[in-house]
Amino acid sequence: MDLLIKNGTIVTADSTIKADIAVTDGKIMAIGQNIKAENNTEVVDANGKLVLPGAIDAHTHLAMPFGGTISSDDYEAGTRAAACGGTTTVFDFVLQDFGENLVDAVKRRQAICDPQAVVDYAFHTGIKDVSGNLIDGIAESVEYGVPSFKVFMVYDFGVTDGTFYKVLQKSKEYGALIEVHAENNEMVNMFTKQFLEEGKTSAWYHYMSRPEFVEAEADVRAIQWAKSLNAPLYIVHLANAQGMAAVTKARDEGYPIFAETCPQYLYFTNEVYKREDGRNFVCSPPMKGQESQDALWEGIKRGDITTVATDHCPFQSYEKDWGKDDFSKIPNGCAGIENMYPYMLSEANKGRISFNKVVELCSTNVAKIFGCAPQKGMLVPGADADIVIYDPDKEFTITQDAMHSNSDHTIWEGAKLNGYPIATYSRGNLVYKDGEFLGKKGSGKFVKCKPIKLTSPSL
Ligand code: DUC
Ligand code: ZN
Ligand code: ZN
Repeated sequence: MDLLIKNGTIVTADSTIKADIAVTDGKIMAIGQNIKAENNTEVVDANGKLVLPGAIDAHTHLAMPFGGTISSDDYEAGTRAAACGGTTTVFDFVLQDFGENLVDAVKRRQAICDPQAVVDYAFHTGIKDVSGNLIDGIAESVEYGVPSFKVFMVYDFGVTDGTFYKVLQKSKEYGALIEVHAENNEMVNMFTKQFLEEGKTSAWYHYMSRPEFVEAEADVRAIQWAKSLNAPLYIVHLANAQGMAAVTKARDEGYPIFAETCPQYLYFTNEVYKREDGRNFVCSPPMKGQESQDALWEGIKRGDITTVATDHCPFQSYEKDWGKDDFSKIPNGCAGIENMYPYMLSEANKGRISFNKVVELCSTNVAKIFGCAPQKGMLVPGADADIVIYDPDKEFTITQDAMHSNSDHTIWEGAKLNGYPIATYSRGNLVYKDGEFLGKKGSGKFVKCKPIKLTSPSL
């Protein structure tokens, strides 16, 4: 036995028990009462602390070429920040090039990620082109261990409605899961042009060009197409109330429709775009009004939000400044990878939802839906020893200085959290302790995911 975490309160998605966890060779060996250490076992006393599965961030964009630049966290910096926020696996988005085989796209990014990652990683592939026999790449990717694909309804690389539908058809055949970034591209482009012509150039008009209905309309359409095929669909970064209602309705009807939201939509509202530094909050979809935020929290409580993930995609201040006088020039995205688990756990600590619910949303459900449970997302014998020790009594105020990403600012500056992770183990190795990163570049491993047949709203 290499490691024994004693006397902690072990919180999983469905139970809370006071017990010990024994770890050997990076795997959980046993969970139980009064487990005895062996010679050379490192013993950690977690009395008064929570012991949790590491979070799994289902949605990151590390070193992603986007908005005329590249997101500022490479795989090392992004996974370092993840580890320091209690996240032990990240799902990063590979973006296929036009004409590129889907497995080749994954291998291209894996070659960059593998020597850098400090925690384990998996991929989804953003599909741009399925012309000719490129569509067969879906089956090959599933085989390779990447059974989830994203289509964008926006941006210049977004897919047509027909391509989206074709991808949904194919995914059903191979047990793949299609994720969608749902916003109405035509509306976004029309509003953007109109506002700029009218001299309305501030960050507020980023929100105004992508208001609630622009996202909701796309959610409804995407759900309609998935329903027509009874194909599973996962809506990424859901941020609006009407879309939430559409997800709930489809799930009530028994369809395998799933939604992810992000901490930024649960904490901030569109008011941030009126701030002097509003451009730092520019991401797509943008933060919405209070009604939407309330609907997302209700969706979480009802069980109609399946996961919480970050959409981590930071850009430096000088890059955000490109859009000082033209919101359309602000690279879209914010840092959040280090803040997800601490923020969600703090909300649980404040009594808004249970700790079990946070584990379910930020870890277990991610592993289940993307096909890496029980290796990830669960504290059970045989699983990877991805473990977080959390101090519910530690007060923490988020500041840029305390963060571990390459980003030079954080939209979470000043947020006060009740409780904070004090240690993170990645496959039994201590990678973070008391504010300090202790991991090693290149120690993260590729997590091969399996296709999951999703035929109903339950996992
Ligand atoms: N939205 C963002 O804000 N950044 C990256 C990609 C995306 O869809
Ligand atoms: Zn997106
Ligand atoms: Zn994204």
